[in-house]
Amino acid sequence: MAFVDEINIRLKAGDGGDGVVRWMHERGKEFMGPAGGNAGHGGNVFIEGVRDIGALFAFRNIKTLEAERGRDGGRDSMYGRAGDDLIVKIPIGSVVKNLDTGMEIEILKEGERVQILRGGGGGFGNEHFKSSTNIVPEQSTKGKIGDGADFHIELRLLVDAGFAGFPNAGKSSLLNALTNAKAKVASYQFTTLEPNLGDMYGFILADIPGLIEGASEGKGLGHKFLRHIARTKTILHCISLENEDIAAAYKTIRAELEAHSPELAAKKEIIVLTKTDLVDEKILKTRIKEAKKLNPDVMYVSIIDDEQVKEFRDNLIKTLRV
Ligand SMILES: Nc1nc2c(ncn2[C@@H]2O[C@H](COP(=O)(O)OP(=O)(O)OP(=O)(O)O)[C@@H](O)[C@H]2O)c(=O)[nH]1
Ligand SMILES: [Mg+2]
Repeated sequence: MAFVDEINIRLKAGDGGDGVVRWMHERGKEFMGPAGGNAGHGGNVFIEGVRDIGALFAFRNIKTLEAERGRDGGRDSMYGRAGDDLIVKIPIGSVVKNLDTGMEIEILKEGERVQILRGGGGGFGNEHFKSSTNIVPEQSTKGKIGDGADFHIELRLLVDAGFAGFPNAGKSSLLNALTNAKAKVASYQFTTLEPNLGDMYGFILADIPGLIEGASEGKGLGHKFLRHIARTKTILHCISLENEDIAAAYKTIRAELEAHSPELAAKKEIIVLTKTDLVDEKILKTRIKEAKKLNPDVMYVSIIDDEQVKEFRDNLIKTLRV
């Protein structure tokens, strides 16, 4: 299933129903007064935040959606009922832009609902026009047209910590070890093609595809997916201890982050040395020292060492709390 993180869609509120001209039908009465009811207004359009990063997938082939039209007025002074609202469910962290007006709305909370288009008002039935000077009103009015506009909806994930690093660094494995996520893990490069999210005691971690040198010029899977961690608070820069030159690996990824966005590169970063089980204690100590020269915030872990995973998680939670 492809990950859909942006859509273009035309949304339209419902048109108002029409008012009608009707007359009372009472047996034995000479005069029949007006009894055409007013119509219902058209349904409004709302957007609502849901906790499902895949929610935009449902709209991938949809060009336009419309709220229900209001019902026409009825006889015997019956009101037409209002059209049902259209509620467009989008993942929290989405930015909704009205391309006609330029207005932008960001949905950050689950269940948050914002009206973006108004339905058209319903028309009046002839009873509405009854007055002492107009006792047999023949007029009624049509419903108003509901608002419509083109929208661009883009998901920008809200995450506490985002993984960055070379393919095969062990990012997805670590996400799985720390959270409830079930990201695909494999011993080849570019296993992760779409972001994976996991919840670590309320902190959202995002695993994204691997970066390589030249990613900012489109190499590998490119770098566009880095926007998914544009709003992360912390970058977990993963470097596998399979690398003998930590500094070189570090600098390559840093250069790609810089090229993508200096703003992203300026975020708090923790170097995470992964796969500690592949090196002996002495090498680990040396690598930690080397890493600390690049950034004093260094952590290390092996996903096959439960003790280390637990300690790593506790430390990470402490860091993310501040
Ligand atoms: N020995 C050892 N192997 C690990 C560890 N963590 C991950 N691996 C292995 O490293 C390989 C790559 O792991 P992934 O988690 O898929 O790496 P990734 O960084 O998500 O890779 P991409 O999605 O391609 O960017 C897999 O074969 C994992 O089993 C670890 O702590 N120790
Ligand atoms: Mg991966």
